[in-house]
Amino acid sequence: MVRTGVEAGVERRAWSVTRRALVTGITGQDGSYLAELLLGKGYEVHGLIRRSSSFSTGRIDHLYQDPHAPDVRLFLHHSDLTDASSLVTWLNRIRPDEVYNLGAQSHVAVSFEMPEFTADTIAMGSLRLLEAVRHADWPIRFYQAGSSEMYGRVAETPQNERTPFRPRSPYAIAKVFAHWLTIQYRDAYGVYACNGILFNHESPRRGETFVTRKVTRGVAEILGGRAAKLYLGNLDARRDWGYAPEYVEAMWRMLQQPEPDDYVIATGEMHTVREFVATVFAQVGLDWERYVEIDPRYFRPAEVDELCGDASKARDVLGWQPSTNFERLIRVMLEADLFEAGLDPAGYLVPVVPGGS
Ligand code: NDP
Ligand code: GDR
Repeated sequence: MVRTGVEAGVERRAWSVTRRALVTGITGQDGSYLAELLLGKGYEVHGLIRRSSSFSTGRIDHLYQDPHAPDVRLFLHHSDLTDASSLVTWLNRIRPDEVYNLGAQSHVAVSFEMPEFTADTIAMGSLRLLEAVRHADWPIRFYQAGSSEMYGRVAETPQNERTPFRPRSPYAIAKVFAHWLTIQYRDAYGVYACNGILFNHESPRRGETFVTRKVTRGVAEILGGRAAKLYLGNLDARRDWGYAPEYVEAMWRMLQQPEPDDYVIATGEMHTVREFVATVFAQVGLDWERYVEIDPRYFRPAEVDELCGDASKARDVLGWQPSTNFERLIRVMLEADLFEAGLDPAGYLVPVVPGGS
């Protein structure tokens, strides 16, 4: 468990540290990889975490440092994107050079059930944080975690920074608000603020109810004899899936440019959910059709049928390119879930054919 609080880091700040970052959503998939990246670059990292009745720091526990150690550089503080006063207080106490706003109710399906909370965290949360940033009396670079979901019923394929938004969920509509707000603060107030428009990115740390992790974890459960079937929704949806650690690198690169701007981050490769499922099962030598059942409860009131990103601007300006392909991403996730289920991956994964896809 990671210690939190004022005593851990604000008063006893290591002034020799070159840069200081504030991260909302640090307990999430991206927050944990970003914290690793920033610590590796010598940053002092401050994460805002929500109070919870049980520990929510599982993804960052390995980054824990005893707060009494002289070189401690990771600090956690209680806050919430729905609580403006705590955001203002922590921003002013920490005085970060960079702010990464990753916190969100990030599940699209859940946003139909909890539209108000989703909008509060994503849309109003960004507003609260940007207001705090605007009034700061020192320069801050701000990153907003935008989403390909904003493209919704896509106007063109692939999608780039100029493609219009046609959002299809409360989640996506809230992200569009945050996107334009970030541009507004850049244009109207001169805040150094960037939007990353990130397409789906996955990893062994992906939340268990997103479809990729649900499938890799589901296969491990089936192989371990703890489940007989895997229940899914729309298998026809098509997504552009990348590898999360590479995507947080792009966030950081955005904030290192001379001028703030907005960037699409994607692989440019699109697959159906069905292809994802079939590939996962094939990697352990199983026929997916024997195990997967369709449950209508996983269909959404409105679906985004296809997303495919054009990240050429990020390649040209940021020098960013993805390197983990679809099959490799699946392998990495499967290996981790087999291991977590107490199974030896070597005993289950079908060997990769050299030179094969
Ligand atoms: P996760 O769902 O894994 O993490 C979300 C984080 O937000 C968690 O740390 C969560 O805290 C925190 N959070 C939720 N509600 C609040 C709140 N009210 N106040 C403060 N923090 C809150 O998301 P990802 O890491 O996958 O995504 C990071 C960001 O990037 C999100 O904004 C997401 O919408 C966006 N995004 C993600 C993409 C992806 O494919 N992963 C693609 C495009 C955009 P807790 O642990 O307590 O729940
Ligand atoms: P998404 O991710 O909605 O794209 O949002 P998710 O993995 O939830 O869904 C992807 C596609 O799979 C279909 N699907 C299912 N989805 C889930 N969760 N569970 C199922 O059982 C299932 N069966 C089929 C969905 O209908 C959808 O078409 C993610 C989140 O990380 C957002 O925060 C982020 O902004 C976008 O990616 C880019």
